Amino acid sequence: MAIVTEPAAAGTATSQVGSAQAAETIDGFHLVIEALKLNGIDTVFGLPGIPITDLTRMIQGAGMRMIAFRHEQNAGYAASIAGFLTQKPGICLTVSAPGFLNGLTALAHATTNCFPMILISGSSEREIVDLQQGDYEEMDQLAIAKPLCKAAFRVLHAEDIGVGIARAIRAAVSGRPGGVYLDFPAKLFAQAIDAAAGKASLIKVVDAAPKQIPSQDAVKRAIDLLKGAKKPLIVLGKGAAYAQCDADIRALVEKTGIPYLAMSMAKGILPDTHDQAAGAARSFVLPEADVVLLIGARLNWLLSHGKGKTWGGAGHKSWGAQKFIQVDISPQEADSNVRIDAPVVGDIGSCVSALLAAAGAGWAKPPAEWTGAINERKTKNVAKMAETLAKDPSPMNFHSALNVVRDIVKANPDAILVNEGANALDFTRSIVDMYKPRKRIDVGTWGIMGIGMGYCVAAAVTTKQQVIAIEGDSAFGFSGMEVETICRYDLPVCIVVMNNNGVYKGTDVDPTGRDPAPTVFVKGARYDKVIEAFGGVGVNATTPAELRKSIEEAIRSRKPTLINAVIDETAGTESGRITSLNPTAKKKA
Ligand code: ADP
Ligand code: TZD
Ligand code: MG
Repeated sequence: MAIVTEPAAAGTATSQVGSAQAAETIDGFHLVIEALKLNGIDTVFGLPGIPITDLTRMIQGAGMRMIAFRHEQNAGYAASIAGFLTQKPGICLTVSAPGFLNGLTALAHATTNCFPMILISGSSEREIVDLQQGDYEEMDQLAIAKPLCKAAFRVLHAEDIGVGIARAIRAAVSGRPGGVYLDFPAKLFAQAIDAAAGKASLIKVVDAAPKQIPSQDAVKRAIDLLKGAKKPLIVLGKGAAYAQCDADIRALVEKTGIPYLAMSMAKGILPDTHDQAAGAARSFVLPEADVVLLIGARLNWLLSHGKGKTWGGAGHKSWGAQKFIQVDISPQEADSNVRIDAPVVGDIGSCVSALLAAAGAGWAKPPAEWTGAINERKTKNVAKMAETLAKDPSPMNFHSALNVVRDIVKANPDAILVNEGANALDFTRSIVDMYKPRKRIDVGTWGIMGIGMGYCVAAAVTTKQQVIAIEGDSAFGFSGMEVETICRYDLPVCIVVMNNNGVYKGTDVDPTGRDPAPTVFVKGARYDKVIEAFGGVGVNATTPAELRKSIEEAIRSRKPTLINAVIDETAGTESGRITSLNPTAKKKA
C-alpha cells in the first residue's frame, strides 16, 4: 500500500520530476484537504495511524486545526457537538477497522441527535477486503456504517474526492441534520492526478442547508389552533437551539405570551429566568395544556411520548383532548407517537418567522387563569428549591454543590456547560439556570455517558469560551483520559467531578461479600490527581466555599482544571430521574 511518509508541501500541488514533461500533480491527501478548506471546514477531530497519519500532519501543515484525541469515540463526540454548535458538519478522522468502530458510536449518536457530522475513516485495500483475504485491519466499513447514519459514501478515485466531500456535507446539514460516513481506502491518498484537473474537480457546496419554507395552509392551521387555545404551551427542543433563530423564537414566545418549556439543550434560547418559563411547573403544564406547540422537539421518551401519566393519563380531563402543533424539518416526524393536529414542516427559522407574521397584530394573550395558575406553582416550587439550596450539609450534597455552579453560570453566562451523569445530570439541569442559547450541551437523546471530555474539547476549540463540565464520577470515567488532550491544547476547561463514589450512589454492597458492588468505585478516589499528571490544576473540594473558589480561579486563569467535588455517597437516587425505566420498577408498576 502506498503511504507517503514525507508530507508534501502543505496544501499545494507537488511536482513530479523525471517524466518527459514535468506535470504538476496533486495527490489524494491534498485533494481532501483542499475540498474541506474550500467548504469552510477549518477543524478536524481525530486520531492518527495507518493510513491517515500523513493526512493528520498535512491538515495541520495546511493551517487547519487537527485536534488529536486519545480515543476515537471522544473525537467523534467532539465532531458531533461541533456540528451542533456551528451548523457546519463536525469532522472526525480515524484509521480503519478498530478506529472506525470506535468512531461509529459517535456517528450513530450524531444521527440520533440530529447533529451534522462526517466520520472519515481510512480503510484497507478493497480487493483484499472484498475477497476477505485478511488485510491489515480488514473490515467492510461502508456496509457497517450504513444503518447508523444518514448517508455513507466510498471514494475510490482521486478525481471523485470533491464529489464525495460535497455529497457528505450536503447529506449532513440539509433537511434533518445527521451523521455521514465517508470511506477513503488507503490507496486513494497517494493517487496523484493532474493538478489543474484535480482543483477543477473540487466542489464548493452552494446552499448546503436550503431553507424549507412551510406552506401557508400549514401555518394558518397552526395559528388557528393556537388562537382557540385556553391553555397553550410551547415546547422548545434542541432543534430550535440548533437552528440559530433565537431572536425570532423569543419574539414569537413574547408576542403570543404563551408559557414555554425548554428541553435540556434548548435551555437558554430564552433565559431560564424569563417570566414565561414554565420549567419549574413542568408536571403541572404538561397534563393541563390544551394546545402544545412543539418547536424542534420530538415526542420521544424525553417527553413521555406525548401520552401517559406525564400528560394526564387515562381518566384525566385532558385525556385524548390535547392538540399538538409540531414544527419540524422532517416531514415524517409528525404522528410518530400521538396525532399531530397541525404539522408545520420546514426549517425552524422559516417556520417561526411565518408563524410570527401570521399571528399578526393584536394577538390575545392566554387567559390569566392559565398563566396565573402556572405562576403560582412556579413560585411555590422555586421557593422550595431555594430552601433546599440554602442548606449546607456536610459532606456536600448535589444541591449545595450545584448552588455554587448556579451562581457561577449566572455570573458567566457565556460559559458553556457540559453535563453528564445521572443525578449529576438531573440536578444540574434543574438547578443551574442558563441565560444564552447553545450554552448547555449534554447526554442528549440517548442519555449517553461518555460525551463529556469530547464535548469540552470541541466547545473550547470552536467557541473559545470558558467551558465548565459537571460530571458524574462514573460519567467522567468514560472519557477521562482526554484530560491529557485538554492539557495538551491548553484549553479553558474546568471539570467538576461530582464524586459520590459510584454510579447513582456509593453505598451498594455485594450480597455475598466477595467483590465491590457493580455500581461502586474506589471510595474517596481523587480524580483531581488525574489532571495533575499532565500539568493541569487539580483541586479536592469538600465544601461549597472551596468549590466556589476553585471554579472562580479556573475561570480567571483559563487553565485546565479538575475539581474533585466530594459528594455525600448516599445523596443520589437510582437512575436519577428515570428510575421508572428500570425493568424492576416496570415489573412492579
Ligand atoms: P429534544 O431532545 O431537545 O427534545 P429532539 O432531538 O428530540 O429535541 O428534536 C429535535 C428535532 O428538531 C428533530 O425532530 C429535528 O428534525 C428537528 N430539527 C433539527 N434542526 C432543525 C431545523 N433547522 N429546522 C427544523 N427542524 C429541525
Ligand atoms: N453506558 C452508556 C454509554 N450510557 C449510559 N447511559 C449508561 C451506560 C448507563 N448509565 C446511566 O444512564 S447514568 C450512568 C450510567 C453508567 C452513570 C451514573 O453515575 P454517575 O452519576 O456517577 O455518572 P451520579 O451523579 O452518581 O448519579
Ligand atoms: Mg456518581
